[in-house]
Amino acid sequence: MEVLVYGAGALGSLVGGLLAREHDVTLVGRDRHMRRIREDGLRIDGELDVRVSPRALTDGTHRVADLALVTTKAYDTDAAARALATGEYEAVCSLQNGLTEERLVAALDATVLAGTASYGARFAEPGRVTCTGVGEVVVGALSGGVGAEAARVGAAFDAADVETVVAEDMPTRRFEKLAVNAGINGPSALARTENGPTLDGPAAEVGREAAREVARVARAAGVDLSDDRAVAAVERVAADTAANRSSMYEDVANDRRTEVDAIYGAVVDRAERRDVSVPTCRTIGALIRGWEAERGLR
Ligand code: KPL
Repeated sequence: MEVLVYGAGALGSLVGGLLAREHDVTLVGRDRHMRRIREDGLRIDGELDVRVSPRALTDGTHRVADLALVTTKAYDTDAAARALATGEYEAVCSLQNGLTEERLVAALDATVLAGTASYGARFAEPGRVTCTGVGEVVVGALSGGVGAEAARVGAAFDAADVETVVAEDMPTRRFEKLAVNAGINGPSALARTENGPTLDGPAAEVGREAAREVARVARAAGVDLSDDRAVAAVERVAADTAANRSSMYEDVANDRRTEVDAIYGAVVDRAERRDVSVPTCRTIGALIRGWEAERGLR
């Protein structure tokens, strides 16, 4: 299968590198990382040890492939969609944080699939990413049910030895992932704690309450996600990734813009449309935005 990975950050490079063991992969990313991959190949270390030589480009326009994986930061989704709209793909699948798929659907003719990836990845240096946790990829039709495209993508991932689940309940899983991000990312960034202590320490109830609010918003949108399932998902991911920093903590620690709009903004917007009260997500979002504004990042 020909796969274009749009967004060769840590996760995109890791998933793209794993797929390159079996498939014809093109990574689209930033200059120094792409140049290094062209010169010396891509190295994955940490919990996996892989060396591959995918194609590495800085311009992702006018490409043709069976599948485009979108792995950019959520705030770059519109730019990714504009670039992908100049090419041709059988399917486009987002592995991003936030509910970005609707933006891709609005911009593209291709079938848009929903996906999540629970691999831990850290950018080590140009040409090298570290796998900090072997997880799985979940892929499925955006509105749920069985889809031929999702099955095809799942089979291709499996063929490359990437543990993959083809799920029929993607609407629930998307909100469950949003609950995990809402429960861990903001609290860990504000408290400057790794994922494990975020759900153990004094801020523990903040993360659990944020997850319950996401579940409430999901149910108001007709998606079946119970409070207990949302909280259990946050607890499971915090335990599985206990020693890792969330992406939002990394962003804050490195003075970078965060995915606050794609996570807390998405929850608050949907809550307002359906008259649901989400004070915890609203407060976390405001605090992170305040930090960004003070740093001139928004
Ligand atoms: O997706 C994540 C992130 O950091 O953005 C979690 C699941 C919280 C893992 O750290």
